[in-house]
Amino acid sequence: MGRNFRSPDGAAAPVVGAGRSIGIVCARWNELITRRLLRGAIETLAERGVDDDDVDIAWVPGAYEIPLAAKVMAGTGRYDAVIGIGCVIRGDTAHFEYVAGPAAEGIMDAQLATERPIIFAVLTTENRRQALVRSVVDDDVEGDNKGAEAADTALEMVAVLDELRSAGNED
Ligand code: INI
Repeated sequence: MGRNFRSPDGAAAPVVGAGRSIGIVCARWNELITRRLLRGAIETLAERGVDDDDVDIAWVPGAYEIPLAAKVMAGTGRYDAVIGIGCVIRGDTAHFEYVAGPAAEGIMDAQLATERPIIFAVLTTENRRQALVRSVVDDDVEGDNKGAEAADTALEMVAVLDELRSAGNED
């Protein structure tokens, strides 16, 4: 058998934050929710050991603007990973699909083009209640925080890509 880049039981790569640099693009649309996601991401990055000075935040108007800003951020080479935070609520917009779909596709295109992880932390929900329970802060409602999850996903992808790239550099 060849290499197994994860542990034999298939567990996730270790999440280590020390020495990592993370960019965050945060949309202002539905700001009450995106600020909750942002807080989840920042708190989790700190818990994992990322230095506060190594987390930069770029604000954009809405989720539709995330891919371009994230691509530019990732393209600077300054960040190990970028997290795109936004919230699109179906009930709020007749053109839900025109905002949420391009945001997802644009983020995928940007991460493939830059070869840096760009994490999709854009909530796409039917209503505000669903958005609240996916952006829990201080246990204020029952649910989870997708910004916090995105922080762990970012650090895991950095570790996986590091491993793959160093294997490629071996003789
Ligand atoms: N942007 C969002 O991030 N969430 C939304 O729910 C939303 N709605 O409802 O329309 C939204 N629209 C703005 C969009 O992201 C762009 O900022 C705008 O179209 C200008 O390009």
